[in-house]
Amino acid sequence: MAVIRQEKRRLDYKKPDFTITDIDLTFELDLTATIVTAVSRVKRLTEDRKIPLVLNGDSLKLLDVKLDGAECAFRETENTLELDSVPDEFTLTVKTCINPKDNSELMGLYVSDGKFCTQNEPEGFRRITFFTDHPDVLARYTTHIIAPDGAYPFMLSNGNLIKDEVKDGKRVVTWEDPFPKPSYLFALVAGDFDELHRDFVTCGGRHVDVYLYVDKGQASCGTVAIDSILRAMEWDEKRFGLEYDLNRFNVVAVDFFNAGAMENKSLNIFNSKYVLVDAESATDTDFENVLSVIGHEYFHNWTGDRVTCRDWFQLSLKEGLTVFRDQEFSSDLCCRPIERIKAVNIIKGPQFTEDAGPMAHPIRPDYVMEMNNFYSVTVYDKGAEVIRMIHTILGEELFQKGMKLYFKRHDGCAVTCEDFVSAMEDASGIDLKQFRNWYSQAGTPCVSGSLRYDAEKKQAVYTFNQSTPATPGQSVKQPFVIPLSMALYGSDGRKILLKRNGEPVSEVQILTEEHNVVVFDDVPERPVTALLQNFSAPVKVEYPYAQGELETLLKCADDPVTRYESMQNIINSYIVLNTVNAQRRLPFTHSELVVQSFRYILEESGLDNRFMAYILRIPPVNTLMGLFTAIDLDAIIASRKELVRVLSVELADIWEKLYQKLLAEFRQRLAEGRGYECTEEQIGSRDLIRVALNFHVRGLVLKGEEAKASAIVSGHYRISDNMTDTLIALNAATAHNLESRHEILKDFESRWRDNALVFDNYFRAVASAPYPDTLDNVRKLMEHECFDLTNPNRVRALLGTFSQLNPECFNDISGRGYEFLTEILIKLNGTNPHVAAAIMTPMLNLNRLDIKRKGMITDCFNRIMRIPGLSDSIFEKIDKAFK
Ligand code: 0A1
Ligand code: ZN
Repeated sequence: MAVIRQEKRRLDYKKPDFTITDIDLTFELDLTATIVTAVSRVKRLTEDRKIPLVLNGDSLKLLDVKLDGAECAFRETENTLELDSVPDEFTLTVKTCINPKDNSELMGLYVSDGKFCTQNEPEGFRRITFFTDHPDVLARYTTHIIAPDGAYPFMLSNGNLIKDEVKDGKRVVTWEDPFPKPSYLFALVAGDFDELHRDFVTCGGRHVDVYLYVDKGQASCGTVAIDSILRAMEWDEKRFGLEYDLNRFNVVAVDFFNAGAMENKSLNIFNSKYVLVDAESATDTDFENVLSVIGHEYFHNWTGDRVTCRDWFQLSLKEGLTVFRDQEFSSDLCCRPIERIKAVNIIKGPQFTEDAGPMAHPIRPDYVMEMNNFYSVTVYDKGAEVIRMIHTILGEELFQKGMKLYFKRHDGCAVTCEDFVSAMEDASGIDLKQFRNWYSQAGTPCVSGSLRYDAEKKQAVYTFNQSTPATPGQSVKQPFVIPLSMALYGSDGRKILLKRNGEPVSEVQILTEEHNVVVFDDVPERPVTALLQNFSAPVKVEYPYAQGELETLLKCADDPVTRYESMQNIINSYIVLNTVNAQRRLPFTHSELVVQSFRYILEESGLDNRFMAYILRIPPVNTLMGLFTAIDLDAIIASRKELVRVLSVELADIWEKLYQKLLAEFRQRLAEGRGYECTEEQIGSRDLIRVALNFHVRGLVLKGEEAKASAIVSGHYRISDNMTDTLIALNAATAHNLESRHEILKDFESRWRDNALVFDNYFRAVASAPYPDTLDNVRKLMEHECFDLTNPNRVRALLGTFSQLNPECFNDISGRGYEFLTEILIKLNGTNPHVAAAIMTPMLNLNRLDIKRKGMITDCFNRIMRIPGLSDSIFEKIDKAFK
């Protein structure tokens, strides 16, 4: 039978015909047969009495339906339960049976390592009971959890604990959440955990019990997470004036989770990867991620839970805003420029790629087949950039005024992106009509600028043209409002004050037209121009920098992002040049300017270690692909390798000295008995030692001194007292294919095989090595006792790394990489299609790849499209790629 698949359209939104104001849920827990009784107070909203009540359901066994306590007629279809001619208001009782243990999709109620937990966003609740499973139906939830006494020491749900009693050998725990919420925010957890507790008193004097639940024996790995909750609570009060609203806040860490974490009202459920850290087993990045993900989920309490989305097309309403808030949190607490550069790298890498491919969509999509496919870098990270632009245009004060108005108007409601923008507009008095194009149009705008300097009038006259490439379903684009933050520098590197008609003007110039002219007066000489300071808009910029100008910006700009971007520009221009050379089989052009700039940064700039490490980053192949419309992968890889070669060889002495210096400091720290700390200073040293070690090792290998390189890396592995340095060594050993990799991998395996999260680093190291035997090694590791195809963390670590972070092997011209991933996708389609869809992204580039690779991916896609029971998640992506 042919499957009929349909996209939903944003504009088809209809107000619900019925709402459910209150729901009383009883769970009689059983691993394979949990009985769920849902007693809902249903109210008709539509005038039309003929309209039936339609409840969504998925993978449920229906046991009983009663209307006001009596038998009633109903209809069960594949995905609904329907009741005709119901009263205007009534109580509906629905009893279902579900099988949490076999729920490998990890949506709804499932079992993670013996513990019950839920994931209901976006449409998981319908896998628990029949319900109007749409975010615009807000109900008050009461939850009773029943299990044999002693079976599950902790039984949690949203809101306040009301009752905990034992009757006839059964324990019944009751929770009540006073805040009406959509079904996607419902949560339940039952199992045995270690419990951590903190007290928090809000600015308004409310006492909050904060609890964190982690696997037994892991309490010591939870202190950073629970302390981060308190930091987030405090920060949200100070910066946004937002106070926590219940007396209890719970976070639970589980091992099986499709995403990072989930903001269920007062019961956040986390992937343990973003909770469990300690000095011995976690990297600097792990520590930083815990702070930001804990912050993100906590901040959702206001932006997501108190004010939620009317429909799933509005996802960016809560996600873009909450990512913006978590970025600001990390920036205020850690190092602002570094946080900004991390965000910029996500936009210029995966987001630009998505926006240039078949899955391109506006931050507020218009068509969706499988909602799970739209938890995307566009909705989240570009969404956050859009909020940031509003912040840039309004300034902090007016932005906060807008936030206040937004909550005043919409607290307790399910609303749209339009409502958010209107609140910002009304509070600030700034017209955002045209700005709304950021919500409706996909694709990365390109701003191409030029400068005419009028020496006589002392005027700098800039012309900026913006254009946005066509994206699926959107061939013609209207101009965007682009806040372009500019700075002008003199040849001496001094900043020129921006003036027009004798008055100082803002650095943020707002472009609104396709063609724009921006004039500055009193400019004493032809200036060096910083465009897009702090990456003030998610756009590409083209500007014909004259010789020496990028170096001036690299050395003199006061905005760190401009300095970073100048170096990236210098690097990119050589990559492009040498990619073309490679295509034409011409010799490589010597990357003189990159070498000089690296030398300057390393020897003269005086930058701190961490920033230096970032500025010396060579963009990964995936990001470099974004520089080209048609991707010649082999040429890009060759050109990037050549740049690494030149830098390694020509700066060999500097790398060696730098490595030795940082190593000596490291030894000194150990000798003084100073342990690992996750401070900016220590992180900086490790970030830079990673860069120095890799260039140093590459240089040695190129000189034929492989044995020496191998020994240095082993030495680094041996002296390490922390996971960051351990992985610097492990990754260097695999990335440079050193002899010592065998011994290091073996040692790492014996030490960490019992800690799955740490062992994921082993999978990542092997899967990212750019060598011909990598695919065979990945295949072998699928047989490793630590690998588990049903655990998303393992899948992402081994298979996601191979497909997404190893473009060289994955796209091997033999087609073996594609064949391999196809096998995996077919397997995962039957168990966890959402995780499958997430790791297939690199194959969606097919139309920009060479004809041979395109042909091979097309064959794989055709094969997948023919499998019976193909999920919507995978179908939607392939279908779009074929259009
Ligand atoms: N709302 C969560 C993200 C999330 C989305 C889907 C999930 O399961 C399919 C899980 C979590 C957040 O933004 O943190
Ligand atoms: Zn979120």
